[in-house]
Amino acid sequence: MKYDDNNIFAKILRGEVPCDKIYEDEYVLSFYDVSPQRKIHALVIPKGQYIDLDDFNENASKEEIHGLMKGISTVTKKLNISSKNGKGYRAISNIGENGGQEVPHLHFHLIGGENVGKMVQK
Ligand code: DGP
Repeated sequence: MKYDDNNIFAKILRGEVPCDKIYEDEYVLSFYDVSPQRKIHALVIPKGQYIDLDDFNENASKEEIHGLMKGISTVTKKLNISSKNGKGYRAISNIGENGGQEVPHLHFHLIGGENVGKMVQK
């Protein structure tokens, strides 16, 4: 599958669609999810054009992979939900049809600020 340059996160990265930004650096952009599932619901996306985690792990550079992982930790510390300065959170990346992925640009959901409950609902 080819990366769709018109997906909503590509538009956010290009500044064509606004977002409520939390953090940005060379490798990642983080912003609040438009329909939060818990008190805190942030998204972290790589700046490169990757459809999902499998695409990223196959094609991203070491620097991009490191940048995304570091970016996630930076954001969770900034939001005071990390295991270092808060009570924890759940990181989720939905992949493909069975994973329920809606936006075809790799993203991690960081959900916390309260107990997020069971990992998977029936
Ligand atoms: P997923 O199902 O994993 O692909 O999650 C996509 C998420 O993206 C979903 O929780 C809602 C969020 N989302 C969709 N469109 C927008 C948008 O325009 N702005 C923001 N901030 N979030 C969006």
